[in-house]
Amino acid sequence: MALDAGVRLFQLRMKTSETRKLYEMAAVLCSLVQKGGGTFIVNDRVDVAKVIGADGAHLGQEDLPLADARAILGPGRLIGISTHNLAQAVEAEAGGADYIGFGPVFPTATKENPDPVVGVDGLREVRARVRIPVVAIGGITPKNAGDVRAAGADGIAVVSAVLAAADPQAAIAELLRAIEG
Ligand code: 3NM
Repeated sequence: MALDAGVRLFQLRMKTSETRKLYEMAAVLCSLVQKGGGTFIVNDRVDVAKVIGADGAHLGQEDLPLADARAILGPGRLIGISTHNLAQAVEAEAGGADYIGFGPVFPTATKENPDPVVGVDGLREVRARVRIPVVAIGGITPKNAGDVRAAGADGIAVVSAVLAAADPQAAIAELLRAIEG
């Protein structure tokens, strides 16, 4: 549904799943997304990303260090890092990240123990200080996505705005309009 609605970048996030279950889900989704012309990234699990042929892996501040993840994945795949302040963003870029996630831009109920809200001003500051793509995350909805884009985000990552919507495809269309408009 998301592919059909125009989503092009997918991250599988199954933090509490057993490895085999995660692996099986990742393999199926990776194939589906790549056949549909999308990019597929696995959260945390660099090993799973590698064996299923994902486009990359996404690391949190508590996950494997970037250099070790790069050694496992090689230069040809994407590594993204979740960052929550300017220092982390600058460090991620210096360490060779292909993109950063930055947030939470707004309050979020999806993540346990989220970092302090960075706001659109925090996002604008980070955008001005790094060259790699900045993907904004945290509490982004069709209503505020335009402000996020205006602050310079190269992309937005959302969970509840799509997954908790009565009509997820309509929500995606609204989000796309907000960031493309
Ligand atoms: N990471 P929603 S905020 C997974 O700040 C995640 O790095 C965040 O979900 C960060 O779109 C977040 O429902 C949750 O707010 C995003």
